[in-house]
Amino acid sequence: MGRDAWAWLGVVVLLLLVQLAGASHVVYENLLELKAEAEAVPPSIVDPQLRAGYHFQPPKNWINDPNAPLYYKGWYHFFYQYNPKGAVWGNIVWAHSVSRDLINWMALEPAIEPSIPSDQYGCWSGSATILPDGTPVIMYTGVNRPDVNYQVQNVAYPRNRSDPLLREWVKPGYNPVIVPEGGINATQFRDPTTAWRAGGRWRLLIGGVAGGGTRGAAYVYRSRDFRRWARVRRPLHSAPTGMWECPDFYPVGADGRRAGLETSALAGPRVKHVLKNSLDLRRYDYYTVGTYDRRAERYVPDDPAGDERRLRYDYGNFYASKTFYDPAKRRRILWGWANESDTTADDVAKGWAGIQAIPRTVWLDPSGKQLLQWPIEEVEALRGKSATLKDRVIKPGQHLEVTGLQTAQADVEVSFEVPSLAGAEPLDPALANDAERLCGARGAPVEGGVGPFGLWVLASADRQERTAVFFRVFRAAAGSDGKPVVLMCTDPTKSSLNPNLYKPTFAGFVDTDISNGKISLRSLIDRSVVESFGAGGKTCILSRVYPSLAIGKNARLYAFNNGKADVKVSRLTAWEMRKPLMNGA
Ligand code: DQQ
Repeated sequence: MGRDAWAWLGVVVLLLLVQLAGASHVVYENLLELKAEAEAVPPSIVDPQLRAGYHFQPPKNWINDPNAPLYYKGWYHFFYQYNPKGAVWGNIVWAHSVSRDLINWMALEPAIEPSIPSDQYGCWSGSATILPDGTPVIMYTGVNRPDVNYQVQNVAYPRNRSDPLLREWVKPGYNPVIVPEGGINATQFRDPTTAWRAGGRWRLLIGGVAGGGTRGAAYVYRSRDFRRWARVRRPLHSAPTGMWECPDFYPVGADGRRAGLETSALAGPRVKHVLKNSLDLRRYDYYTVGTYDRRAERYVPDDPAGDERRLRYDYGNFYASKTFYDPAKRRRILWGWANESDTTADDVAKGWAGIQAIPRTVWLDPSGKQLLQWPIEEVEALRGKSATLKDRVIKPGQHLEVTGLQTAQADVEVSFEVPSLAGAEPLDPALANDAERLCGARGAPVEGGVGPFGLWVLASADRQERTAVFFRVFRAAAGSDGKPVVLMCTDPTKSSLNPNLYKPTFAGFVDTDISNGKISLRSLIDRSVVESFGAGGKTCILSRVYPSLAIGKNARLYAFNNGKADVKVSRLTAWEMRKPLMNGA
């Protein structure tokens, strides 16, 4: 019997059961209608057990970009793009939540909604800056025309600075403060950054296009009073990538220490800068590490090919991100939005869409070539019951189950050791620069020399459903630095029986020296989220998956090895994760 025939039989049995139970209030005109509905919304997608448990989320509706994260009088503030009317993008306001620890959240009333001529058709993304007297100011993009998305920039101030929750925001009558002029494309002109200050003047960036739309550009604006702004003629930086949304620009310590720097920290030999852009065409966040010349108001990536080589914060589902400096713990924290990967009809049926990744501490790798990222330490307070495996060898083609705890909502840390790299497979030169294609061609089920090895998460007992997070090691390419090449992938192609999902294989190379055979992996598993950190945060991949079987208590966790060489799990600890306070949901 073919798949269609099985599907039909399932529908008929379902209909009979519904009629027998007399439980349905819906009168179906005919079987076709029921079939269409079953196909449109497979039952598991609306299962509340697929809603994230500890990732940031409002009780319902659509969310996208993180906006203006800040710390004020003992509270972390988080704003985000939110549709109060439904689970699709539209009617956007700035929702507002507060927290003591970036993990437990309390929802407040929206902070910024369309209310003035210069934002009446949209209150889009923006950032906060802390003024020298401690007052936070928000600058955000307003849409001021109904027909075209004509974009201007507005500011808003707290009504009452003594309120640590900053519940009310006031838009001064002199808005907008920045309008597109001098040939700037007004429909691609948005998302102001946090401002930095030097020599008595503020500077900030606004994302846009140049070269007739072919180039992304970060335009610099300067001001003495945060009210009158003038554009610097040449952008801070530009590259042939199409529109840059949500730019971010900040200093990092060049000494490889974790401590973050305040956005205005002076440029100098001990400071590097990071420029991040969200590429509208690809919907991924790319960054370079480089040098900021404050006098010339220019930024130069250290790697001349950096704009093409394309480092990403996350090689999965992670967009429109934004950092802020946390003065309480002297660290820089990264927020990023992860969209769903189901259909819009699914989102409407679920009544919610979008989460935020767990906030990550970011700092410069000692090599100076890339950032490192690690989930903020506060998330560990959610860890509960745990299980540990030690010194367990996984033979080729074998797997190990982690038992004794539920793993649908879990945190897993694992250290692998490969006794020998001698059998590593050669790297196809045609794919040597394309991790995603390489992983697509050599996915989790494809036997390799060293690897694939890693975790199967959100797996069903029979493992027909599973999301693989894994490494694969390749022999160093001729003419390279001689280091084996490590690929990290998340392969969700078997993550669900639901055929209507977007299941992209995500992958990135890991710039690590694996010659001692050791590599670590951490995965934050959260019902429909798999957020993974390879080699201590060198390569990160967030995936959205919606199991049909591996839901709630039925979700299993395994370590697997599909390579020809033995792999040792030196240590694996998995913790159940508690649910924090999440905006009243
Ligand atoms: N989302 C906002 C824009 C931004 C885009 C609108 C990025 O300001 O460019 O919701 O996701």
